[in-house]
Amino acid sequence: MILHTDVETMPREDLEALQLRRLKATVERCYATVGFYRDAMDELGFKPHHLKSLDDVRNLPYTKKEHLRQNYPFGMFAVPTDQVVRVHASSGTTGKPTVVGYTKRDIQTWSKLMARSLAAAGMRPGDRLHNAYGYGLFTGGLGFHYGAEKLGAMVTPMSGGQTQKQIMLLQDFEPTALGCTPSYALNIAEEADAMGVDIRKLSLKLGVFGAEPWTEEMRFEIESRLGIDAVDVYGLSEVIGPGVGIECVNAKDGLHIWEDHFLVECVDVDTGKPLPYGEEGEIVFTSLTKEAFPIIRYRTRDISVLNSAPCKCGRTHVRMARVTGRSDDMLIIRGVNVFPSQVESILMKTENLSPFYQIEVFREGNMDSMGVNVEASPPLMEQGQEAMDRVAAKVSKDIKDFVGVSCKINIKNVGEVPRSQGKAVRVIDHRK
Ligand code: DLL
Repeated sequence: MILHTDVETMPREDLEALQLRRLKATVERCYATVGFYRDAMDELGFKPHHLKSLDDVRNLPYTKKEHLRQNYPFGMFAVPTDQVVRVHASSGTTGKPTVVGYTKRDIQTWSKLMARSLAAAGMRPGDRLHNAYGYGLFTGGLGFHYGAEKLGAMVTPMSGGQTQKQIMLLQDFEPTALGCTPSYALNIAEEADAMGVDIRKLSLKLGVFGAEPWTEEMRFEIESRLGIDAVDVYGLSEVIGPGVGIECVNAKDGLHIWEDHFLVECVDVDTGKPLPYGEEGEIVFTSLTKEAFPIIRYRTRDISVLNSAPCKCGRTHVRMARVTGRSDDMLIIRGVNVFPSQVESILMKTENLSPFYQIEVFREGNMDSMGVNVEASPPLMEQGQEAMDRVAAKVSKDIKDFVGVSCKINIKNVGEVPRSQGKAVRVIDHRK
């Protein structure tokens, strides 16, 4: 039975020595083979031999999404394209996507990391994964697929959508684990209810959910509706895909970042200045083992906190708290910073609301305003308009008290808020 590999519990000193060796090799290779990195390092007067300690990473240039766009499609590859066996592309909302590539060895590394992640989440060889992450340019489907196979699990490559069919297969194939976005997990649970299927009584024991922000309150909701353990999995295409980090099922308290493959930093969003452990900022990654698409100090725009305290599972790799949101998803409403996850937390704590919601932002004259559409639970709908108004007033007050912004709460009927099949759209910004 795989519990964890030696590297997961390696003493920090040895882990850091390994990181430094790998960082040096990565920086040398990037300088020698990727024009963008050579120019960026030359501009800062940095040469690969200047790298003596892990702290020297701070003297390296940042890589941002716009740099990847400027080098579309294959300009950041560090190997000739005939050595690239796979490409993925990240979901840009506008314009060209950013493209990432993998050599054969990169695919093996990624599969190993995903297998390790699934094991940390509690999966074992012989388990069955119902994989409802999207297959395609998105890294979720294939990332989970290869990792689960590597672990020795049986995979159903279901992808997203066709929710009724998903429920039929959840009954017939008796999977023990479910992989999808947390918002889609709730969509599946709701559809099962509508079909008269008690999803809690099925074979599922574990859900591995990620690719979008979700709150602790949402975890409780999912765990109780599906009758499973729900763990958070994190990753991004530019760094490798899912499997950059995962929560262990033992603690469910922060995502272990696989530091033998990724160097992680937390920096001030505005100034880019490195922050100590425990302070909230933007997460930055440097890949340590990737061949086709190595990346140096990638600014993820994901906001979180790093925690170096030992974990009860025994793993020594640093933990990253749940991602609060992306810096570019942060709304500024009349001077107040608002993350959709703060609103989610309050909605989930309120009785009689269903977990389906969407935030709308408007501009009236020079004033921004925010509205929240959230569905009533069926019992609340039965209680009638007055009861719904009372709940709306309470949520509005809680958001004012805890987040600091006034907003209008629209309690909707069941089915009126759009359901997600992948990454949920939480904000509609009419100002844009
Ligand atoms: O979402 C990779 C992935 C697939 C992760 C399946 C987990 C599960 P991208 O499409 O490139 O890759 O989007 C990456 O999604 O920068 C975060 O903003 C967000 N994200 C990913 N995982 C989480 C998570 C995949 N657990 C972007 N919590 C990242 C919050 C997440 N946000």
